[in-house]
Amino acid sequence: MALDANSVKHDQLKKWVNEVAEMCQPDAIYWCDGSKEEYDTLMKEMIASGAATPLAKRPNSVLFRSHPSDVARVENRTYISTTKQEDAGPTNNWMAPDELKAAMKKLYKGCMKGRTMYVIPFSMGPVGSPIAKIGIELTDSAYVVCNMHIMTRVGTSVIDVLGADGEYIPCLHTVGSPLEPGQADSTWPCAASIDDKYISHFPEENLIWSYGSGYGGNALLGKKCLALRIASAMAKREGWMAEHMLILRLISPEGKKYHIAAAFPSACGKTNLAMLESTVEGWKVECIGDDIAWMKLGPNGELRAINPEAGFFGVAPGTSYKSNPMAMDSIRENAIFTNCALTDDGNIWWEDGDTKAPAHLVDWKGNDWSPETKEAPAAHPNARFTAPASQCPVICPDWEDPNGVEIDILLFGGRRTTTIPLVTQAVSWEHGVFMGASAGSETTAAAIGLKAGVRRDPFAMIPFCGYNMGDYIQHWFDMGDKLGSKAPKMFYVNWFRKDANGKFIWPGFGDNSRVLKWMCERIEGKVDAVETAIGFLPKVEDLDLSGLKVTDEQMKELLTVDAEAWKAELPEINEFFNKFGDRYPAKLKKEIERLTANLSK
Ligand code: O2Y
Ligand code: MN
Repeated sequence: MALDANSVKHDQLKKWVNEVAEMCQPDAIYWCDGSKEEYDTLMKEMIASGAATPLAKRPNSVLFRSHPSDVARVENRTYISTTKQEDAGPTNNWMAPDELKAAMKKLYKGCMKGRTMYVIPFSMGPVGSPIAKIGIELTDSAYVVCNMHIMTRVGTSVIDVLGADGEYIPCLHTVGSPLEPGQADSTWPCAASIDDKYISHFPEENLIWSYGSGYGGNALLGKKCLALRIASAMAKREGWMAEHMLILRLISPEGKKYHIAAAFPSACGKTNLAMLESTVEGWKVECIGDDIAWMKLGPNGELRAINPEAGFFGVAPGTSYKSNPMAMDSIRENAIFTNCALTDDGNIWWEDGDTKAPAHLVDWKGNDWSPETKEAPAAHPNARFTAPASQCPVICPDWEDPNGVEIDILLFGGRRTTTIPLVTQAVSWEHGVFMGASAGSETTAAAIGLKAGVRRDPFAMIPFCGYNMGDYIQHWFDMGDKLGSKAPKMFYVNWFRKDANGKFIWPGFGDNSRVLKWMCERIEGKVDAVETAIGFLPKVEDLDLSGLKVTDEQMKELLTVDAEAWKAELPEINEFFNKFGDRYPAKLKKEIERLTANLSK
């Protein structure tokens, strides 16, 4: 076990590891080899220390409980640090690199005392693939090492690919909780104050520094930090795309394969759509990825996508055999659960799952909980499961193809109870970019501490774009120019329309396959559409509604353009785009002017 540091030929990497060790002063340095033995040993240690609880009902699976202050990504402590503030843009937190590094270096000094520093060599994308990128994460968290084993490809083979001078993205992480000699560790160490947490990105030098949190996107640095924020900036420079998108393959009864990449903001059911069980006879979905797509031009000018991840880090509450049977089957074994509730017989439980709460649970904070006396949910609303993608029963046989799959359809959406129809097709690439750029989702003030209303979230990338959002939207226009006639067709969906009684009109879940089928028939030219002020809408008779209990009235509501509601929204979209100042793409302005004129006809 452990990779022999002497076998590493990359002198610059060894120098960086030593420099970080000098600054952070860990008790030991451990080079990860990515083996099962390594995972099992670290997990055993965490079980012995009380940090992890084994689950009798799920083979090789454990439950972690985080510190109550460390439960989610911290957007207000996430920085894009560029020399010029305008290069980070109006939607990112910014600090000058010198200032940010100076503040963080003070915190990093001695921060790993009493701990082991793990060196994790990982690949985003299949090891050795021309599209993959290598990262090296230094962390003092064994929880992070085990999660990285599942979410990325970790190990000796990555060091082999790196050779003596290969390129890698340095990712430095610490929980920010050094131990004095003899001091007992807590089960979830992290920085005591939110003001001491930093998730920092230096896109000009492809560098990530994270301090103070052990949770999810703050700590598993291959995911949001590397595969989206740093990769989006690299993609802009190099002419490709790093997107917050699921990738799925839809297979028709005739065996024709369609590939869809879809961007939805967090909490809009991306994981559910990625593994959807089709209710349309003969149509089948296979999952390629549930969160991130890297897309490049292929040899024939087509757009090809890979999922750079190797696992799912899904939201547990709300996941059930009704909402996502394939996810449920993916987490039967070999899974890590974080902040779920624990049953007396050694299983996990969460709200809006398959079973009613039993009479007794231990909640995510480690306290006794019962449905009678409950004051708060038993599982944290952002409780997570980590599971290998290979365990998904509908994982696509080509999900690890280093050349990716050819994308036919790009899909955008959000959670909107009014205004936005069930599905709209863009009339052009430029119109599709406008759709993606103006995408928004309704939030409740209580849920995430934001102003209630529509939160604009271009391409679902607001929290994940590593550079100026205006430049990012321009990059979408530029990619359209490169793709020309090979460009995928673009659509916008809204599964979340509600009626006057506040009930969802569209059944959602597996029935969303009916809408995907219509999209495929559109790109095949098999069905006509109605051209409206906002794009092409389906003729109701072209949607496969067989066996579905939706009335004509309801379908009319789902497929009607409410011009007055759209007009009322335009000033707010304009105001949002105006924030881009001199980075406001001219083509985007033209699209909003075109829509404004269309709605006034
Ligand atoms: O709260 C976290 O740290 C996880 S956030 C996350 C995890 C998996 C997939 N997507 C997201 C997201 O916020 O988009
Ligand atoms: Mn996500």
